[in-house]
Amino acid sequence: ALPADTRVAVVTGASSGIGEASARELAGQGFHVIVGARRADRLEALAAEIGGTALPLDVTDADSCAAFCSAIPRLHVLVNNAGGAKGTTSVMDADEEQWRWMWETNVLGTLRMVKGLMPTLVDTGDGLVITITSIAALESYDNGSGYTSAKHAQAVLHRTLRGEHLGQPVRFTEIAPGMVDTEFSSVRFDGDADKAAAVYRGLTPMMAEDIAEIVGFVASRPPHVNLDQIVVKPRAQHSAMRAHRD
Ligand code: 8X3
Repeated sequence: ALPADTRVAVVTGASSGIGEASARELAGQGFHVIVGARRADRLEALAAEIGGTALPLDVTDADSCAAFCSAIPRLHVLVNNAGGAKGTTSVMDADEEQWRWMWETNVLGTLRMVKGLMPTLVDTGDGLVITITSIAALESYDNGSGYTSAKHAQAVLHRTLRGEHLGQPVRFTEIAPGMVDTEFSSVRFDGDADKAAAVYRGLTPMMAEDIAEIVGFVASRPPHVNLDQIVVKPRAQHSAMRAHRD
């Protein structure tokens, strides 16, 4: 059993990228981190390394979310990190399966975790919800509407919580990154390594750790300080579709 004064964090999508790095960062700050993702082998290795707990989680599956949430005894920080993009097509060529996956992971996944864990966050007396959105939650661009619409929806869901829980002991932070070199682009391009590498060619993208350090900063502010929204990009990136490449 956990000592009663140990602070607890949940990170979704923790088997790689920003989720994995955030789990490490929060563990380094003394949190007991409960990591959720589908890839159990990677999750268990991470949990063992950081002294946390691995729990299987598929945010696209309501039963999986319910089982995960029912196992969380108390909770200070929820990092809604699970999400991603699939494909780049115009609206007219939109693929419903890709849209469904993007809306399930980014939007409904966040909704399920928030609904499942908010009572625990509030009961704990000092809760924090960090949602990793994207600059795609702030911009639209050609051939990106499945992803930009899902990220806009996820962000609006998250921002709405701030008002709906005003007066309760819970804080809400949206972190909206630009280019971060993770599995994001290889997932988007269905494993096509050349296309994925081209996204970051000629510039220095952010690393997962760059975002994790921000997660750590947010989580270490005192309870009266609510960082509402943080937008972060590589120096060479101006916006989703405009970057300087050497
Ligand atoms: C992805 C942001 O800038 O790589 O969420 O399109 S960017």
